[in-house]
Order: sequence, then C-alpha cells, then structure tokens
Amino acid sequence: MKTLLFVVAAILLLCSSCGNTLEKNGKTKKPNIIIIYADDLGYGDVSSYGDGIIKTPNIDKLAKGGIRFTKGYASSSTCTPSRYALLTGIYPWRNKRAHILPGSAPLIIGKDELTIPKMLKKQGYHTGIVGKWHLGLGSGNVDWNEYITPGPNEVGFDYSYIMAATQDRVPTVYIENGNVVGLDPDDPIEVSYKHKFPGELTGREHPEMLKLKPSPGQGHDGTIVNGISRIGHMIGGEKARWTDENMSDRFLAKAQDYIRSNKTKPFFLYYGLQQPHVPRTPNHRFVGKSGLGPRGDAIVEEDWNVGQILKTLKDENLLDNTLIIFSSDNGPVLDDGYQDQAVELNDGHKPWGPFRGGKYSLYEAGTRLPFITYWKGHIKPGVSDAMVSQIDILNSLARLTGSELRTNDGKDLLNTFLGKSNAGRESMVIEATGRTAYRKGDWVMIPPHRGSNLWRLQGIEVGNEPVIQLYNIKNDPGQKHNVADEKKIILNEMIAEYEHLTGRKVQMELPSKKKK
Ligand code: NG6
Ligand code: CA
Repeated sequence: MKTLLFVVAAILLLCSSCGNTLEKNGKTKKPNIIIIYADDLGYGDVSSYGDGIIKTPNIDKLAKGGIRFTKGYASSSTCTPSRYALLTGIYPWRNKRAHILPGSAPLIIGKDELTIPKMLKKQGYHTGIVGKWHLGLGSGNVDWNEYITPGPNEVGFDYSYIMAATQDRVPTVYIENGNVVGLDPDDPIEVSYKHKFPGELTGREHPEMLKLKPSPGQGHDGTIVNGISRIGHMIGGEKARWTDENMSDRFLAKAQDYIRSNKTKPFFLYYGLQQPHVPRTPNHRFVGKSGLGPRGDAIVEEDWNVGQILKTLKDENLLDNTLIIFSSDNGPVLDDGYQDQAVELNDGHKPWGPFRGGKYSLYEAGTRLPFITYWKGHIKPGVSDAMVSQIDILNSLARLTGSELRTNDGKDLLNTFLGKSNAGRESMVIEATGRTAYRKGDWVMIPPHRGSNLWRLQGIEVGNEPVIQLYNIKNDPGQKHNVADEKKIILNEMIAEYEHLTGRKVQMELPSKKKK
C-alpha cells in the first residue's frame, strides 16, 4: 500500500512539475503563430525557389525544414488587396475599397468583419502586428496628432507597431497602438494627397536635396524625408519621421520584443517586412552584399531579419511550439519609382522565376510566390505541389486552434499546411489592379481586359489582351502559348465557373476571331 501511495504521489509530482516546466519554457498547448509577410518579394528571389543569385540562407532554412509550396499564391498582385484577403479570408475583389491605398485612406476592414487575429483572440491568443499595414486608418480625415482609430487594434490586434501605408508614401512615421511614435505636440503633422503645404520641401522642386532620385513619371516626387521624396504631402512631425535605413532594425526589434514579452501565452504575430519594396534602403551593414544593388541588398537584409526571428525563438525555447508561415504580398518589380539601378544591376537574376509578368500582373509571377510553412518537430520537411492561397490561412488556423469560425472564400487546408496531405485547392480567382482571372488545375483563363499590356515604366506585362487568354501553366509556365482556340471544353468550363463565382461577364473574344 505504501509503495502504491508513493507511486501515485510521484506521478502527481511529476505531472505538476512537467506542467510547470511547460509554463516556464513558455510552451503552451496551442502553438504560437507567426506570419512573416514580405513586400514585393518574387518567386525567384528566394534561393531555394529561384536561381540562387541572391542568397537567402535563412528563408531557405525555413524551406528546407518545413514545407516549401511550389504553387503558393497571394490573392492579388498588389499589396492592399493581398493583405486584406490574407487577414479576412475573403476575396479582395468583393471589397470595392481593396486597391492600392494612399496613406490617408480610411480603414477598409469593417469592424464586424472576421480577421485572423480576431478569430485567434477568441481562442485565447495574444495578437500583435509589427511592420507594414496598408489597409487604411481612421474613417476619413485622420488627425495624425490624436489617437488614430479605427486601425489594427480595432480589427483584432492587441498590439500594433506599424507604418501606415508604404515606405514610399506619407506619413513617414511609425504608429504604435494608434499613436505616432515620438511626436512633438508643438510640431503637429498634416498629410494630404491633394495639395502641397506652404513651406513643404518636395522632390519636384528640390531635386538637389535628394540622395535617391525618383524615376521620371512615377510620382514619387512629393515630400522629401531623409533625402528621399515620397508619394503625397506631409508637413510637421520632424522628430517623428523615420530614417529608412533603420526601418528594418526597428521593426525587427519590435517583433523580438513582442515575442519575448508574450512568450508565456499563445501569441500570434503578423510581421510585415517592408523589403524589397521601394525605396530600397538597406542598412549600411547590407550595402553591397548581394552584388545586385539596393534591391538585392534589401532582400539580403530581409533574409537576415528572418534569421533573427528564428534565433529569437530558439533563444526563448519557443521554436518547437511556433508555427511560422512565410510568404510575400505580390510579385516582383524592378523599377517601381526610384532610380536605384534595380534594372541595370539585376545581372541575369530572375525575380519572377520561370513565370511571366510580375507585380500588378494577372500573369503567373504576379501572385505565385514563395510560400513556406515551418514548425520544428511537427512538420516533416518536404516540397508540396498542392495549390494553396493565402486566403486559406484563416480557415486553416481556425481548425488548428479549435475555432468553429470559417469564411466562405477560404479553404481549410490545415493538413496540407502541416504536410499531412497533398490536397490543395482546385481553383481560385486572382486579382490585379481591379481586374480578375481564373486559375484552375494546370490552367489559367484571363478574360479580355482593356488597356496596355506592357506597363512601360515598370517593364511589366500585366495581362491585358483584347482576347481571351488560356494557358497551361504546367507545360507553359512562361505563358507563351495562348490555347484558347484549341481547348474549347476547358475554356468554356472555366468561363462558366468564373462567371458564376465572380458575377463578372466574360466577353467571348477568341484569338482566332480577332485575327480575321
Ligand atoms: C504604386 C506606386 C508604386 C508602389 C505601389 C504600391 C506609382 C506610379 N507607383 O501606385 O511605387 O508604391 O503603388 O505597392 O505611384 S504595394 O506593394 O504596396 O502594392
Ligand atoms: Ca507589395
């Protein structure tokens, strides 16, 4: 009897102490979740996906230790729509306001809309965002000198440390939980996308003050901040203005702080890296590291950031209790507004991988991106050819964390994300600057779209043709052969499904008909 009591006591003691150890190590039953979201990083920019001309050893570590998806997609080939779809699990073309936003735009996520952080909060998570937001702030006419609301904190994030829009747009300040960081009340900020302020210095009028010149005709010649002119106008807030070269260190430090201070509860961190979006301003530690100029150097810096996040998780003993999802918001672009020699120094590198197009494009490189899931000890490393979209993350994380909530447009692909299944989505609608196309199996159908196919300034084919385009992506990843005339059955099937799903009508313009 004594022995039995002793055994029972020992077991109880063991269990309570293992509970304690779990607590002490910050390990909880529900895994922490980190989404690392790059800005304008192309399929071929990551060495484990591309030509390896730019070395990305840390992202490759995720790819080799997790699932590297070869058919991973953003829902759109620009930022705001992709971010909207990722966070809400809803197609961005359903929301009229989901297009590239100016820095003064109101919040486009409705307060009643479901978001990943809202869903996770209900499951007991602490939720944070650090980095690029670009989903609008306030409800119109934001006063940047007051508490800025609604914003990320009103749509599910407990903590936020963000830039409002893009690095090339005003306001060029960090915003923490709705307040501009370091704002001097005696030097209030005003922002306008309509007019210049008296006394404001712009790149248009003072090119001699610039260390990075805008590309002609792209509009990055407004307010000068840190020797770089931006889109839009801003006055005041001198002390609060960011220094671009320190931005990546700043966001990294905030992301690390967030991880360290929330390690005892399950946390969700959305880490929105700003690279390699323009202006490309790598810290001096990374200048010259890629041999491809600022764009390549910004990617090397970005990769280092990813490595530091991994290191932080390892140091905090959180690595085997944290699911990491890595992807990018849209495809690559070389000249996107500044004369940073991205084109001249590209030197044979293929940011778009084997695909056609890039940022802004309905062609494959617009939305097909690096997409990796990593969870040490829980995901068996591998490569998956399943078609997955960022729009599926919400429903999949809901299942992972035991939430019943689902969105209509997303799929629950949890098993695929965890490497337990090869089943992907069958089809999806992709979006590019308001236009849409339909991707199904090995095929993509692009309805006729008006406007020039080649965006000359950016050097990107955006997918506009007066006729229907149909490509077999598997056999023809470069989308060179429009087979709309030959493959009538699949074409008609895709048109019908696309029309049903989107409510958008496809004009029946076949290539053969146009030639006559
Ligand atoms: C475009 C800008 C481009 C970039 C993009 C947003 C022009 C001509 N170009 O309108 O420089 O800022 O918006 O990029 O204004 S995104 O990745 O945030 O979608
Ligand atoms: Ca982007």
